[in-house]
Amino acid sequence: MKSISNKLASLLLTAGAWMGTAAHAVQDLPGGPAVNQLNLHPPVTKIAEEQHFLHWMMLIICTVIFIAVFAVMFYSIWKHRKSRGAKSANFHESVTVEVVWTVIPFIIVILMALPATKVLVAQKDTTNADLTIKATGYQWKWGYDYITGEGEGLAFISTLDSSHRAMSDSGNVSEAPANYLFKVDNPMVVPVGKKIRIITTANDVIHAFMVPAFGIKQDAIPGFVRDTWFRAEKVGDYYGQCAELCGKEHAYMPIHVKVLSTEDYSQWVADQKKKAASKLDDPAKVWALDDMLKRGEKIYAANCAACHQANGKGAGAIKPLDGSAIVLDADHAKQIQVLLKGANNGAMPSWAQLSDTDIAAVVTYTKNNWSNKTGQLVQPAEIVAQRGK
Ligand code: HEC
Ligand SMILES: [Cu+2]
Repeated sequence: MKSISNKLASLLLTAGAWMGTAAHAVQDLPGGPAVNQLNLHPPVTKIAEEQHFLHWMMLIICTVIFIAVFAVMFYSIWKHRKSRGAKSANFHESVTVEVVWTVIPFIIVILMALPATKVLVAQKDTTNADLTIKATGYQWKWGYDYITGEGEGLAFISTLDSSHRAMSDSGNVSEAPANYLFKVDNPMVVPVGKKIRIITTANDVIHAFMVPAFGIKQDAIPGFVRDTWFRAEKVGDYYGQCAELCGKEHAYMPIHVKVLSTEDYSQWVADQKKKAASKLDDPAKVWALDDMLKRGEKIYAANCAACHQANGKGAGAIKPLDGSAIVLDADHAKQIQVLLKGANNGAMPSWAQLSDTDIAAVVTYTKNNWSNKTGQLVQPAEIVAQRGK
């Protein structure tokens, strides 16, 4: 089926080649549109592959029926023309003919509907996703939030490169690169071979999330949540667009999905997390005691008070921090290690995911609150030093 479809497509291409007389040599964009492309995008997911099969199967069935019906019709008109003395036959109310022209089309429709329904149901099955990413349409860009799975918590905005927009506005596209109007600052990044569920919604007007190589297209509607999914089978860059028609600006919010190997993806997540954390606070900053205490009070209330109590006295197995030898110790490392690693098999959880500044702040807070009046100030740099130990 594939080779037939390829041959047919290349035939159509040659026929349409005379149209491709652009002055500038535009190039194919792998994973995106190709020059004089007439066939669907090369599929990168099982679903897209099945959509191809359905598309060509239906087209071939329709073409065969078309040729057969018109051949019989024209042959009959010509063969039984009046000038040759043809007399029309009379088969009104022929049960045989009526049964045949009901049953045969019925069988054909069922043959087409069965595989189509199977693919449609598979397309809608967004359960058991490895990763869930929310794609939010904005005027005129996409926001990506990694909701569950590896990379959970990452969030960023993906905007068209301004030089491409300038090129489009000027109308001078003689220097347009292959990824013209597809270049974004932050592509969506996903691991290969994993089921990615995309939740679509919008912030202002209706948008539509479409990546042809994955065979997905889903409206993004303000106030509503819709979803779709894909499992990319090849590492690479794939491109799509906001497929909403009303308003020309939707053309300037492209979608770039970068599919990475599992290891590269983990590396990317780690890098992003580091970047996000470092953006928040400079761990090299030297803080004053009062500022640290104010910040620590909030961290304590949000993360520690549930167990250790606002009065620092703890309860039962939860050791008191008020008067604790570890908290009072002039060696800051002892308490920092308890926070980074946890204690008693996780009864005291690890707080390594907090930023260096947050940990320094809460440690400083416990060292100077209640009856603990040590006057000790812990700086973020000390947390950095203790992390590797
Ligand atoms: C889920 C409950 C829980 C939360 C939340 C919690 N802790 Fe603990 N913490 C414990 C338990 C239980 C222990 C005792 C562990 C042991 O017995 O070894 C403990 C021990 C400690 C100790 C050691 C005290 C000592 O004298 O041995 C420190 C310091 C401490 N926690 C600080 C914190 C800080 C700061 C936070 C907030 C960032 C926090 N804890 C949040 C349950 C918790
Ligand atoms: Cu849009």
